[in-house]
Amino acid sequence: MSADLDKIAIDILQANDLGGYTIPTKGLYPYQWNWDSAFVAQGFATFDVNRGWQEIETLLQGQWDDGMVPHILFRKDDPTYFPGPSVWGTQNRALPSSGHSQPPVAASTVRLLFEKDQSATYVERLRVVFPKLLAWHRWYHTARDFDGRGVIAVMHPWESGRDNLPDWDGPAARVDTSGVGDYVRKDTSFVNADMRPRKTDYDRYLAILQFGRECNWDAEKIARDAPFYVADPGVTFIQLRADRDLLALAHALGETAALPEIEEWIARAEQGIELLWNPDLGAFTTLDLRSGVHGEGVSSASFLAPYAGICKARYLEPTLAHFDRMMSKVTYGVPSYDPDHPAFESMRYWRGPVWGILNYMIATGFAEIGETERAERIRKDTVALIEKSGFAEYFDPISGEGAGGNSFSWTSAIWLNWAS
Ligand code: 9YW
Repeated sequence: MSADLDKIAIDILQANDLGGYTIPTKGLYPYQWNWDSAFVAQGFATFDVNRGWQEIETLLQGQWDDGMVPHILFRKDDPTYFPGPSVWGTQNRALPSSGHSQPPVAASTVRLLFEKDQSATYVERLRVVFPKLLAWHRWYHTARDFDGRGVIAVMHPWESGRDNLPDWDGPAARVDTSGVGDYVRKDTSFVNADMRPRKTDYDRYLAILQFGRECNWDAEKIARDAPFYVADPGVTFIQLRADRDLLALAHALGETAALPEIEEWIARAEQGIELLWNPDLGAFTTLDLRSGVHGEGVSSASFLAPYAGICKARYLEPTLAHFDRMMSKVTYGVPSYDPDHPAFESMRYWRGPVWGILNYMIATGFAEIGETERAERIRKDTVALIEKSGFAEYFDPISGEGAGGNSFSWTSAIWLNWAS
């Protein structure tokens, strides 16, 4: 079974490889997505380290002059996706792209790739990639932590990678959608609308996009005035781990000049994450930086603290209690949102379904702090979901049914790199 699934996973990655870069799935997502490529590179590296590096290198080709690495690279226009390059209006950049970023997983991937093979050719490639990663991390720590609080904000739900998480509902409700006008979604022509964000969500997504386009994606204007600016435990924890991995890479290269800056980011985040601790809930949640209000539900990103190297008992004990409670409510973990919360929907995208990439990151963190039983439960659930429903985009935590796109690249990648 495992060998058959290995072969299918490899075939999926190769079929979604459009020549040095990989699309998440055919039809629904015809471009290169940022954190998808970072996971995909880990999958490729299980059988072709060179191809893993290439995925990161093509992703970084889209880097903007200010260091930002966009969430989508539109290498060729494809009318089957909305909103495409003309809607984003990002002119004069390295490649046509969206205007904001996505969770910065790439440095963590590069560390994994480099640990697999440290021969001279990969040292050289690391030398080229390192300053680009450093510039991207610096961008996140300035543009999206403008006041130096030690937490990373997202200016758009898409920037978090967790598009319709219930925690965005409150902050996004303040977005004025009166200027959005008519538009035609394409996603619901590929996938059942019940598995996708609602129209109210899309109206808000487009209104925030318009704000970004009108200020030419200026980081300071966004930090001061964007209608949506919410600190996210997902991006903050992924960034913190990526900073630790970047630090290890700096040591490996002897890049001593970069060390103090990266160490400062890590120290700031280790303090800053206290802001994301919702004391009423006893969990890390979002924090709306406009209103000062915390998200009110536990999400799968609440469990990423160990992945970021955070394991203080005062955070860990309540977090693990939530984890056990939530896991007792589902057949397959980890649900992306608390099944006891009224906003939970088992099939709707980031409002309940299980995502393989989150499972991989949560389990990795748990294993690293010695929570091996919980880590193993997550891995076994992931295996069971893929055996039952294939390499789906995401899965219903109750029925185990696959949802969204199929033959999905990152689900195949985490199978190869971790679950199998
Ligand atoms: C969209 C590609 C992307 C992921 C995101 C996920 C979804 C795209 O798909 O967003 O158009 O809704 O939310 O995390 O990178 O797999």
